[in-house]
Amino acid sequence: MKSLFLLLCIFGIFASAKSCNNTIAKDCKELHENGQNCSGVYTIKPDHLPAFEVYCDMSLGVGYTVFQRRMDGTVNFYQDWANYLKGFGDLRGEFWLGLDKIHRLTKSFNTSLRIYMEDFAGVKTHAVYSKFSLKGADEKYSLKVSGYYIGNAGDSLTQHNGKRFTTRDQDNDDSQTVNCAFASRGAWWYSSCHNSNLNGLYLAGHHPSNGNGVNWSSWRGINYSLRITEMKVLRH
Ligand SMILES: [Ca+2]
Repeated sequence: MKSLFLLLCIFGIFASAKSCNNTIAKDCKELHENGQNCSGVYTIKPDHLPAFEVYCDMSLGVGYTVFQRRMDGTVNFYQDWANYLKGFGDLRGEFWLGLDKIHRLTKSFNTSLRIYMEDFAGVKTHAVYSKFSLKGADEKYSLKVSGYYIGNAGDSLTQHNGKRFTTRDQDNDDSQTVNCAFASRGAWWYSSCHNSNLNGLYLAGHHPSNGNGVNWSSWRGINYSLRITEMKVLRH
């Protein structure tokens, strides 16, 4: 049955792009509820503002809207505020969707966050938070996260709850002495500085430098840069 679905899915992709992209829904969850079972790029419209494209992960039997992916180091994530605001990269590869779009996906709904992670030995893990949203521009897209309840990666995000987003050119963190985005070569909801840094440098496994890779401290520590990360939201 599963292979039949896969065949239909592949046939759908090649036969008609429309079959995967013919409804403007508010998010990937609604697309899935409307019968779209193929993971891929769709156009969504979560509010009264213009629609935009996202990558929908339909592989878990529900529609997750993906807002961050690292997988091969081909995209530079050490970017400035303007780029983190509007987003960058390739939705089918590595990308950051954009702070404003993530805010729009979470501001009017109760949403959970699922983070998928994989190391260079092929070990996979995840962390799920029952509540996740980003505040708006006025509050520097500060992080609202709580309810870590599943996964064996440990919790390396709750410590960042309430923190504002910081990039290399906009220091909104708690450290009086450094810009944590510069110190950690990333962009995140830094305190002073971090337990996780999934937008850090793609250092591909063990690295001697502290905390400037794609790090999740409670799983592989601050001297190991992960191979794959994916951050995605689900409306409840
Ligand atoms: Ca600072």
